[in-house]
Amino acid sequence: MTKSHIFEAEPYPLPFEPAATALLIIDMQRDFLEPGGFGEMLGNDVSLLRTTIEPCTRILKAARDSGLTVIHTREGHRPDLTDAPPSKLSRGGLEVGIGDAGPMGRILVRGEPGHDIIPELAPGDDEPVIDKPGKGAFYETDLDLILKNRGISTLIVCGVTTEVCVHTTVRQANDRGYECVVLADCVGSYFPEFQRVGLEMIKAQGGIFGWVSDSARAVQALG
Ligand code: TIU
Repeated sequence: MTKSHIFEAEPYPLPFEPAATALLIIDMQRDFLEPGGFGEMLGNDVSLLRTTIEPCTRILKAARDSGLTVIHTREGHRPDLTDAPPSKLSRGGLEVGIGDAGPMGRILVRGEPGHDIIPELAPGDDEPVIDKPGKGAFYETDLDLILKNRGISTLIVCGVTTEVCVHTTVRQANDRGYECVVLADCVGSYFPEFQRVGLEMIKAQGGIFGWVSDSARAVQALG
């Protein structure tokens, strides 16, 4: 089937159909992005993630204006932590970790202020929010069902962090037959080297996991 639109991206242009394309915004949560949150408490420089906010707002607006399906995800757990693997709870031997009282409420617990999406990218009423217990957005969620019901085959991917939840999600999507375009300026890492290599890994070997583009080319593609 011929597709009506072209996404300029690496390693080569990707034809796509807006009606079969979703914007997927991964884990743009206060605890990862805001000063005084869990991410900063772990010693990370959140300014490295905050550069993604402005380009994400631009692509979010363009996606809404074009009538694209928009889906947001959040990493977090039930207040009783029954959906958190013991390995995840103990990993790192942190003094203050998942479920503990943090600077913005209980860390990575659903319903707590730090778990929420930053106000700049607040989900619209008609935009599904996927609460995920793992790094990948397809693991133990209804994301795949929602995408199939909408007839979605292409994902424009934004969010944090590039090498953790974005990469895991893109790999899961790729194995399920989705075509992913990751927007380089809309994904962020606390580690500049991981950001660079994470993006290289997606588009290497002829697009082994998908495509890499940026917000300017995404806005143009949707235009
Ligand atoms: N959303 C996401 O990437 N969760 C993480 O824990 N990321 C880290 O880089 N730690």
